[in-house]
Amino acid sequence: MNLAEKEEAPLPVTKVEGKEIPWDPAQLRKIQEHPCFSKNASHLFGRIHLAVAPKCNIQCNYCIRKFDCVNESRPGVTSKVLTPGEALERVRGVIEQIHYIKVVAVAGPGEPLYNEETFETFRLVQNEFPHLIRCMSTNGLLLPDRIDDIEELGIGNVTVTLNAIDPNIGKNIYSFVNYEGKKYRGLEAAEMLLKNQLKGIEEAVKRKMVVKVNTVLIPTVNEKHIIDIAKKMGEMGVYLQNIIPLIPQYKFANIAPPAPQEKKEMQDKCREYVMQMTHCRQCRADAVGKLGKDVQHCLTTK
Ligand code: CLF
Ligand code: SF4
Repeated sequence: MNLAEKEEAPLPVTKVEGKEIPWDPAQLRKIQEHPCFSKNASHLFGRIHLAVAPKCNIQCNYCIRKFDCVNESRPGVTSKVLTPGEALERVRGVIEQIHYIKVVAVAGPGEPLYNEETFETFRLVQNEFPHLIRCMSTNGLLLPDRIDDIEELGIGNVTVTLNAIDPNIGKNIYSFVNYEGKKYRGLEAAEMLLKNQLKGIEEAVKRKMVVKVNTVLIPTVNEKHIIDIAKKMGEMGVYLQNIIPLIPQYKFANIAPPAPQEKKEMQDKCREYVMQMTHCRQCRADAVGKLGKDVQHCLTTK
């Protein structure tokens, strides 16, 4: 067999929760032992969030920026920011006390990729706890620029919040985008963000990261568009979509949030194109434990 034939040989396929994915032991572990990427795993394993990233580089119209990033966190909660050194100490303490923690993640309180502390933290954690699955969430603006660093740090699970794949819809969701020292608004901002999000997702999938997208369901703004997002994400090789109901605040304070039934109907429609997450508990940016069973306040600190 020549090299070209070898490279093209199809990988065996394994079914994980109804979806066929190419068998790659490293990728499978990132799904089967990750409480967010596998509902089964959520009963067995937990995660630790390290709140090391306070700044954000965009303005979502549903975010008042006083609390944790609502793209991935529980609304109305403010986590205490840790330095990378404090974060490492926290991991040490938690791992000693809780043996079912499999994942270490940065999910805020702002945008992880806009804070160098995120990278420093993962570096420290990778050195001392290489067996822990590394995970992060992002708005995607800096994803293409930082994808090499993410790969190098072995961050294998990436969540991108993607609320529109049409910049004419995106321009109603974002007030501004700060990129390379310049502030963009309106259509230009939405185009910039979308271009980077799609490029970043493409690169992440190419590098065998397991990718999830979070999509905020915003009635009257993007509700008719969410199926298009699901279709596109399925085509791009995204593993999972997490549809989050809008929490009406800031510029969207007057929009009625979707009822649980509406969210479920949307998930049912999108499931045809990309697997749906139905067990998200909207965690704090400093959460520790199994989803919905946070234990951060019960831990003894040294
Ligand atoms: Fe944290 Fe997010 Fe990683 Fe999970 S949370 S960075 S993928 S380890 Fe999970 Fe929490 Fe929902 Fe997020 S339940 S808010 S989806
Ligand atoms: Fe707020 Fe997160 Fe949006 Fe930044 S990315 S504006 S922190 S919701």
